[in-house]
Amino acid sequence: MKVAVVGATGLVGTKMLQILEERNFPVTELIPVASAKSVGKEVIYKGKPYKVVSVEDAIKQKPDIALFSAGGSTSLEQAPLFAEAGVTVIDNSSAWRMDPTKKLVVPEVNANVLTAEDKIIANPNCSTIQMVVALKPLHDKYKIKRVVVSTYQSVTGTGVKAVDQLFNERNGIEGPMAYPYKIDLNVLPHIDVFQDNGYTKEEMKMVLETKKIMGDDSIRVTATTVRIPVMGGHSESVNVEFENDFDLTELRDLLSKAPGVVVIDDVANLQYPTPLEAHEKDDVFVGRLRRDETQPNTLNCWIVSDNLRKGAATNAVQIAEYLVAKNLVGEAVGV
Ligand code: 11C
Repeated sequence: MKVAVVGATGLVGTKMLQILEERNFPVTELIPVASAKSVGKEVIYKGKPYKVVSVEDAIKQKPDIALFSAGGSTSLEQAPLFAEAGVTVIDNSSAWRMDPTKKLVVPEVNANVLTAEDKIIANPNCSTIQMVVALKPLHDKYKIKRVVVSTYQSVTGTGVKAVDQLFNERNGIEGPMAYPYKIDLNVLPHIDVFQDNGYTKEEMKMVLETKKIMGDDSIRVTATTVRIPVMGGHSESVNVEFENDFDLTELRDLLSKAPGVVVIDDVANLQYPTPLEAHEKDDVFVGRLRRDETQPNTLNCWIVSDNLRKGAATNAVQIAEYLVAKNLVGEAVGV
């Protein structure tokens, strides 16, 4: 596969290169792409330097797949240029996720919706991905009615500027602010922009994307998304009400066998997931499994994952792996 990585110098783009390498994705040619100010810079892939090229040059090279992590407006403008040239785009921005003509995919949940005709495929928001990976097996077995989620999200979700803000504050250095307030020693109940209904866009992504990925509009989700001064991953406190009752031991067993899920749930030995432990891992970690004793058929749990990996780059590469495995991309489909 000829693979373009658009936004190759950003936090997620860099992680995409690392994960393509780690998973030994069948890259025959790598084309790193970035905005004009980064063209000519070098990125390292499998120990070799590659020059960053412009979008125009990348399209001329006719990649089979383009992994995009370049922001919503860039994606709206440039993903169709690649798609029109026959390239399959896997886009990490929010630009296409709720477009009814585009698939929104978490491979463990709904890879089966993909076809060779899908030329722009949306990668969901990080906080949604980790939640649906854990909820899907539970929905299949007990049928989810309602989810109440509060997130504790890493500054890496915002990008390099936010990581710099955190460490500048920690080191007493003045610098550009990614957030409207200090982030070190603080907690901000504000991720992405506020909407007319008083929720943030991040909160509404969790509501709308969950329904689309799970293929079930009846699942009610309400979210509060919060930024905390952490690096390794996003954490979520999730309250799930089911249609049907569950046995906690059976539910824990079900989750521990689910693809992409690791259960760490042994409070007697103080075992539960944390973002430091999840950092640089591809799994979704689930713990603190317990009944909500205030109402029937309801579970409380704690879900943690590395937002740059399963929440972004790993999920995108897994989509690409699925397309290759099913011959839905490249020469097999006549591109
Ligand atoms: C954050 N979830 O942690 C965001 C980052 O819609 O892809 C990803 C934003 C998106 O700030």
